[in-house]
Amino acid sequence: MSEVILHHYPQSPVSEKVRVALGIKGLDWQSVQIPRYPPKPDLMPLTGGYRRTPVMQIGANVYCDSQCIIGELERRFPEPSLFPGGSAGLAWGVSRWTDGPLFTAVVAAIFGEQGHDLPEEFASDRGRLYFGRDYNIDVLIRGLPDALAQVRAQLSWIDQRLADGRRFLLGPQPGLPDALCYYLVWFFRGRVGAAPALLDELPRLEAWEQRVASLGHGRPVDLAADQALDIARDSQPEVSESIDAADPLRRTLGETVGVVPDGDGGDPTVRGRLARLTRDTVVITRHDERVGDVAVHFPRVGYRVV
Ligand SMILES: N[C@@H](CCC(=O)N[C@@H](CS)C(=O)NCC(=O)O)C(=O)O
Repeated sequence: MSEVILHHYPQSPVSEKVRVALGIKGLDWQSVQIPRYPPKPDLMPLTGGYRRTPVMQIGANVYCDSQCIIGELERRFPEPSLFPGGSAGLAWGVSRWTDGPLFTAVVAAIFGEQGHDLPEEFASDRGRLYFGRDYNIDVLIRGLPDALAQVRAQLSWIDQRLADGRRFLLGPQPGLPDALCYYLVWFFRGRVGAAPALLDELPRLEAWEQRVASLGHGRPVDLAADQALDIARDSQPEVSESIDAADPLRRTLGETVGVVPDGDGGDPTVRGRLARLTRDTVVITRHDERVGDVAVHFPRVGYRVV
């Protein structure tokens, strides 16, 4: 049985990014379905408060954020690589575009189109998460044409990239940029009424979209949330403890810290003992009544250590 457990829900776009990465690697994994809104009582013992989706668990190691999840998948399962042709640095840079301006424009189009028809619970939770404390649905409704224009221009970059007949964005082999761009096309097509007509303008993108879809999601098997918690309880966290001596934060191994996503989306701070700090990741260990000792991993980019 694979040790990889993904906590996610089917409609989650960022989870779709990770599911495609699992498909590119052809991995077996266990699938725990989590609620779409807090409280997430079977996730909190693992993450210590991080509420976003997806989260990956391997024993008593918990990986928050798709950036951290994908980095760990690549480390544990290097072949086939998500970075064919040595594209790693650039591909991470691409993720700051897709998960930043492109993601925001797609969410703005969804909010702008569905406006006051969005379920109240969804609108208030995700409105704040993605547009901040002062978000205003009427501004997003008026902004719909602009949001669509923003998405249309950015999606055309994907189409242009495919102009030389390449199968995937890096060449003949699929890689991280395919997962990054695909999940937003999937999200846009599935949620925005105006999307199919805009995507029809981009035939190379549509043919590539089919190719990425046919890569699949690897081989998931369902797992009950309670069983995932038992697995964490019965495992020990594996962390190679160290602090990067050149890290500008000048933190000390073992001190108590909090980790929180950037922005004013109202995300809780996760607190614990600093166990590892590298250029790319921060790991804290914490104790929980239900699962015992766990190590919670976060990326550095997009997160603050406080
Ligand atoms: N930077 C995070 C973003 C994750 C994110 O915002 N996920 C959305 C769902 S796709 C979310 O958490 N929504 C609120 C929720 O699921 O409670 C990542 O890359 O994993």
